[in-house]
Amino acid sequence: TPRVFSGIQPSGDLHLGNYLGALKRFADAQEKGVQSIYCMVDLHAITVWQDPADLKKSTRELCAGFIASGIDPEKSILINQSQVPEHAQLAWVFNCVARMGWMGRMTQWKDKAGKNAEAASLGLFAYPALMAADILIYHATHVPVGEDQKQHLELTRDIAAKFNHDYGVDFFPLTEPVIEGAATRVMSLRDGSKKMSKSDPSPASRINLTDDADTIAKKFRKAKTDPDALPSEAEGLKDRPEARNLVNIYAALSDQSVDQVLAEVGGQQFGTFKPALAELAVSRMGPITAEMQRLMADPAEIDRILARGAEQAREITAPILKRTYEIVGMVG
Ligand code: AQP
Repeated sequence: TPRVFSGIQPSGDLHLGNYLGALKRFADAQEKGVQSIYCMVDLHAITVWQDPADLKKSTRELCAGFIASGIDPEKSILINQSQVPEHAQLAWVFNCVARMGWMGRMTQWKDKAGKNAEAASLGLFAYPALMAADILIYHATHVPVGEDQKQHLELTRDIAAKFNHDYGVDFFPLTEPVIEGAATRVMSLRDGSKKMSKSDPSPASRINLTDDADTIAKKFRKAKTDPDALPSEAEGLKDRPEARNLVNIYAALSDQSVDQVLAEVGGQQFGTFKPALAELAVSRMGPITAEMQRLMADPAEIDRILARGAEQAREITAPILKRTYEIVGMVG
């Protein structure tokens, strides 16, 4: 049976990349009626330093972000990773299945550890094994993510295949990444070759879900572009990464294809297109921001939702962990 899992780190403010690449697509998937588990991955967040008070706040804010984006805790299971201990327990088994060489080839590890890998945490190196456990502890079959997570999902399949092979079982499924739509890779507004990211030092590089209308308009106005008018076909965006990014954002926000958008805005200068884009973004994100703020006013209710989610999740995860331990040969 199909089952969807995906997660987001509570490591800072949600941005438009997280919304279009992940949250909005989660809400669309939920409407298709497939059982879905969505997770705040706090154990992943602490692979780099997080102030404890900020981590708590970001986790609750992220939960509010999920719900405000359309994830309904009555329809989907909404959890915080550390509240479902089987994630970390299975991750240990996977640490013993995955190979150092596999981990060392991960581009996210190389990007984040940089030149000073000696000083990076062991957790940052092992991150993809925990991610594999997050997915496989549910026997999830589909994982909607942004393009940046493709390599980690291939590794998840490698871990599942090696576990099945080593123990001579057909236990963990080979999970499919679901990377589709116009905005699986939203780029920085300051540099069309870098993805929009929480950790970019420039706040002007990203639109946050908590930005007000003026800030959104200002950030789009200042977004880097070229001097040409917009083309009327997708082909014309080929060597124009910044223009392509803004058109992709417009397409994703308005649920249209890039060609449909260009049929409408082709020939426009950025002086006309950018304010229209800002207006569209505000009209789509404004209600989400307002709903997030409303939910954040009652953190106890958020905690109740997460506690109930953890209970529901453990009905799935506890038997899968138990069976894994039996396969591995643990007495218990
Ligand atoms: N720019 C993006 N475009 C499309 N999708 C994106 N995602 C992240 N950035 C983009 C998707 O959002 C989900 C959750 O991301 P995460 O919080 O686990 O990932 P992240 O990579 O830590 O997010 P950031 O903003 O890029 O943080 P830093 O700067 O710390 O690396 C995932 O599905 C991801 O694909």
